[in-house]
Amino acid sequence: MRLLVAYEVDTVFGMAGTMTLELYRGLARAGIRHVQCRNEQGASFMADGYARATGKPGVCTIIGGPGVTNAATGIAQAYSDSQPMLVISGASPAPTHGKGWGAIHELNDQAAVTAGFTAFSAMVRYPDEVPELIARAFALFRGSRPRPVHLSVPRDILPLPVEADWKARRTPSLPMPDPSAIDEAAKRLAQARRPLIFVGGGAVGTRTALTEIAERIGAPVLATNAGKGILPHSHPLSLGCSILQRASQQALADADVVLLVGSEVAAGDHFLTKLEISGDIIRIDIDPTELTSMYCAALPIQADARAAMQALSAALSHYEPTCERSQGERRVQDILSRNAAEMTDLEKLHARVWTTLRSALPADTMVMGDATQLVYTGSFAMPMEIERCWYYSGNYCALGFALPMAIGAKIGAPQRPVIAVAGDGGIMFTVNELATAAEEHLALPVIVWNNDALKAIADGMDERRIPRIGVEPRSPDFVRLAEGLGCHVTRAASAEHLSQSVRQALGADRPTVIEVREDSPWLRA
Ligand SMILES: Cc1ncc(C[n+]2csc(CCOP(=O)(O)OP(=O)(O)O)c2C)c(N)n1
Ligand SMILES: [Mg+2]
Repeated sequence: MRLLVAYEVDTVFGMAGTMTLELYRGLARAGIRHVQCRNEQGASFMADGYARATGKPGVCTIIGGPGVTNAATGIAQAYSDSQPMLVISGASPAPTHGKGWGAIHELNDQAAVTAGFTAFSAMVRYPDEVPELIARAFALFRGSRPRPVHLSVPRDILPLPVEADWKARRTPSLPMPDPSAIDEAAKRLAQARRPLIFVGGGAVGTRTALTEIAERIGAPVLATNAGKGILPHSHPLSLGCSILQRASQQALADADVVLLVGSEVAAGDHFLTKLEISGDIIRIDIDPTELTSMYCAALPIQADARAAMQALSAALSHYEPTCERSQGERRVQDILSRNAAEMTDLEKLHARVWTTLRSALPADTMVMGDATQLVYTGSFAMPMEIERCWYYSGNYCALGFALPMAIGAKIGAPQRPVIAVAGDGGIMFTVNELATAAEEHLALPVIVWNNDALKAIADGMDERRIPRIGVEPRSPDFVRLAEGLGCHVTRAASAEHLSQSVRQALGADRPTVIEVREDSPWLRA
């Protein structure tokens, strides 16, 4: 735990057990804050939210066996969204491994259980392995595509004395771009007649260079959910995160050169098997395996996006662009108006909720969105002027993500406004963590979008004429549920009331559950 402090760890999210008692002695001695979850899935989601709010890895301390299997969903979500997370778990005593003796919390090959959704997963065999494994984890977090790391420490290894003084090791910086590839990219972009820039979460931090490049070559800028706000929504070249909408998909298909920065173009953002892109793709990605994916790069650039975009912006000054800024702006207006014209009635209803929330929330509010129809629409209907403010469970799409993510974010950045938005189905997956949020006195509005259904799935059944089976669970009385867990609670009775409730909740002494019913008459007015 003292070694973790040397890597700037100040908070862990966890659940103790007999296996990990000695870890907790270390926590106390090292002065690390422990946030107690109600289920390890909550801990891993909270650690992820903390990482998104702070940029530092979220850390979990959990028991082995059921602690690990419970946490698995949140770890896999962080893996899918390239978030840094360090999971430290207990494990049954080393001599029992693989024997099937029925050791308490026994889990066969525990390191292998999480191997498929971590950067690496290791079982510590003796204490002096720990400094190298922790250093490897932080080298990955800071010097490559960040992804979770899982270290299991058997309960008989945990109390062993350590002679050496463990110190943090120096970690590498991010890879720089190849100057000749940057020059080639600048040349191709300058020649483009219908360029388009597509940015994902890996492009966070590139705003200045992105703006310069887009304006210079007249390129509309499309964002994924994770890339929302890198270019402010109000910029005349911004298409926002409208990739769910047809005209934006068409614009991507029609572009002759696409600059794709820091994104795997995950299906969770567009709901198609594959987006059509017929132009040449110039890709900037820190992860070399992305560069030859199904969106294969005609020009692959493996680098930190910040360095690459700065270099690209500078290189563009040597070339005369073919397309003018005004042409790009006209394309954006046209695409956005076609998208608006194609909105469904339900999307318009969702958009009313987002318009109300947008005006009630400060610009730097972090919105944690669950897999609910309201949030799918929010991807394009909730404008963001600032990056790292909009998070959606996207590709892994684990229901229950929003509330614990928001808790972790609020703990990591207490000065920032944070809200959670979840459906009546999704909220129930992690509703227990309202108790955590109440105990931590978090001023957290939790919007529950209630349509008394797992509507996205019910709609799918209706479309395919499959009888509705298992998609209309009876909702609890959210008022009594929230009160019982120590929260304020209200049911939005009008747009004004919703707005007022959210503002009040942002300054409250505990979380506030705000139920918004899809059948509210005021939403149809
Ligand atoms: C862990 C998990 N189980 C199942 C699903 C499949 N799923 C996706 S959306 C959805 C419905 C969610 O219902 P709700 O939260 O009420 O949102 P709504 O679609 O009604 O807006 C389900 C069951 C999932 N995404 N995650
Ligand atoms: Mg629902």
